[in-house]
Amino acid sequence: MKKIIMTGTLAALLTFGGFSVPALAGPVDVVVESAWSRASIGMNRPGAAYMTIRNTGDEPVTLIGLSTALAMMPEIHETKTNAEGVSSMSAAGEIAIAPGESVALEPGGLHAMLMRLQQPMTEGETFPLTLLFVDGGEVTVEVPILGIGARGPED
Ligand SMILES: [Cu+2]
Repeated sequence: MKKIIMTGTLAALLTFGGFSVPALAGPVDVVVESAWSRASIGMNRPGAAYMTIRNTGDEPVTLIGLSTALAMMPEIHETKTNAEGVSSMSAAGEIAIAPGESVALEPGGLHAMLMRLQQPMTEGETFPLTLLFVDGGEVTVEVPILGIGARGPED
């Protein structure tokens, strides 16, 4: 297989041109689209956030965790439904995204679980959610809070 090796200058220019969301640390060529979440009833139950995470770079990226002031224990979860139709969810671990590929966090699948909420999630507000990548890179996205019954960002 032929390997393309970029010079430092060219790689830096491409990386710079790839940013379309604020990246605070590390060169992560990731774009987050259609982020949304649902309002919570109080703080006793966890919240969840959904989005599409797109790798716009030339290298694989690996999502390893989440950080937000809204929740003490934010974690990437995956909901699975077995043959009997029973759903359960568990920590999804690391999520690798190949160059040009995207991963959808959506109801019934992968999601950002926001455990131990520090304040209620109120419809009409937003909160910052930081995605943590394996190389120390971070991407922070402002997540809109939709109504309790919302099924997606276009509702
Ligand atoms: Cu969950």
